[in-house]
Amino acid sequence: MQNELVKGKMTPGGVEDVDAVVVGAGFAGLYMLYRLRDLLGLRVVVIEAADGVGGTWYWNRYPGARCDIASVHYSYSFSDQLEQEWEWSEKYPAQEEILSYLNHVAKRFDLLRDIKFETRVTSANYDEAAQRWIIGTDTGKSYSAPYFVPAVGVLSTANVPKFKNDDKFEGEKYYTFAWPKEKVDFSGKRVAIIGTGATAMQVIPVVAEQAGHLTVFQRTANYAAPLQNGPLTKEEIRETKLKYREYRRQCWNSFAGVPFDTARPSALAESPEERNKQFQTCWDEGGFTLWLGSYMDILTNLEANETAAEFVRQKIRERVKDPKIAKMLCPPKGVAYGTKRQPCETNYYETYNRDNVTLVDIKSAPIEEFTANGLRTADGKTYEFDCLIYATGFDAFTGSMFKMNIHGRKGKSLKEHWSAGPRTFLGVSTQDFPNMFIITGPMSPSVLFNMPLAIEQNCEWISDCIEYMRRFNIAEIEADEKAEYRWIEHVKEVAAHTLLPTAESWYLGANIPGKPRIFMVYLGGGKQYKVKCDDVALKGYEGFILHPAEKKAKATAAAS
Ligand code: NA7
Repeated sequence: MQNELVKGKMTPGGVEDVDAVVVGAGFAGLYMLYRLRDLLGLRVVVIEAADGVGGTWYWNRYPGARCDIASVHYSYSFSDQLEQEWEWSEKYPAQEEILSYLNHVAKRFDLLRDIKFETRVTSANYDEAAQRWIIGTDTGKSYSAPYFVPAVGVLSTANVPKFKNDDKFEGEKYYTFAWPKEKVDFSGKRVAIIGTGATAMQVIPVVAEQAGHLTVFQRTANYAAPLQNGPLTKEEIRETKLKYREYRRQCWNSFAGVPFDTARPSALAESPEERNKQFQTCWDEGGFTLWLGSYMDILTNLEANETAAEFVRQKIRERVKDPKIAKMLCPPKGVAYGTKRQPCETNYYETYNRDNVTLVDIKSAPIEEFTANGLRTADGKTYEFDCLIYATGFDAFTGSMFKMNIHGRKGKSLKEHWSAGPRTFLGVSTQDFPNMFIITGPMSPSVLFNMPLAIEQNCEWISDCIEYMRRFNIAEIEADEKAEYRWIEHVKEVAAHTLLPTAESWYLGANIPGKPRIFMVYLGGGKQYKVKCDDVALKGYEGFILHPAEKKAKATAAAS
């Protein structure tokens, strides 16, 4: 059966031969298509489940959805013309604006004609004899190509927890990751939301303004800092356009792909007064400034970290009128600040001063079961509502990869290969899955770098690699087992110098019951990662196994 599928014989919709199959039409898939098609001249097909481009920015259209990286940095850098013609309206772009931008990019570079929308990948099998990937889809049609590029994003498979009798709830259900295109009107309704992560913190203040009543079910309190968003002035837009090259250079010279000129070496080296002044400056600056631009030791030293943590707790206590609610919203001492991605908020804490908002602690009294009208918690209390919102996060990094049902050499499944956690070399490649290039895969800097720039770097490296393969007649490339092992150890070692692996975060799969815990982000910084990738390429793809096309052809001929 597997072989028949691999050969495409059982594909009712037929098999189309192309040079590369890219999965996903978000930031990554669009740029990959452009590189491979327009610069390398390959025949490329992009497969996309949605009916439009945008990836994460297509699906996450919930009220309040907004990027936490400034628009000046959160965009493609590969085209001067694109930079000059596009105008961002706000410091931090809203979901609609990013989606418009990606639609503009798709039209401007004539990308739409090579994207198969409303199509889902159902299988990806490597045919070793033909040295081609056979990508099956839910339309019945398959694609055969030597190169397979998952551009599926890090946060694209939702985590929807199962609760007892949740199917008995008769009200409306909404999921932040798949929000309806039509505006949802919560006016006068009783709304409940599960989750208080970055997504929920964006939804809650907006829905609270509309709803008759909003009940927030919180399991874990989070540290958040204000986004400090606002419109961009004509002068700021003009200056950005003049300085784009300089800004991009600064991004690449920074740890996270976003420059902060505020960062100082040590929180512990300064007096409490000086430190609070610095924290306040970063707080006022907004976004990730407190997290990544205050002191370099807050993410490496617990004592230094506690100074920032207490600063945030104090802010929460100042902003939330009811001390009991403030206490519920403050992560307790001992829970480090910023070891989970720091959510950025706008009026989140003030929302709990509203009469129509209730905060429920479901750590001490978990959700026991759903009823037709709401739910009951373990302490016997019942909560009634008309609408329920899930803002419960994602099965990060591996969720969407596994959904594609990928099999490499000798039918080896990716799920098996990654059963103890994902294994990659540079985040791009994994042993026994030749010519499969993952964009911003596990163990690359990805979500701890500025995503569009991380994506561009990966796409450029991949297209250069494919160009090299074609020039030197290389049929297959894949991570060498030893290099893969060394890279995993290196990623672990770098992460261990920080406090980040100590948190129960999605960075290490802790949010999904049963998921192996392994830190999935390279914390050496984007610049260091780029140097490593370039070095590998310069040394003829050191750490990869390259199979020349001729050698393989001769071996096949000899065997027959
Ligand atoms: P997160 O940060 O994973 O937050 C998910 C929230 O959902 C969080 O508060 C969870 O509580 C809560 N959750 C998850 N499962 C459950 C169950 N079973 N019961 C109760 N509560 C639950 O996802 P987000 O979408 O907010 O943010 C992800 C990233 O997207 C963000 O960092 C940005 O980069 C964009 P918990 O903390 O697990 O107790």
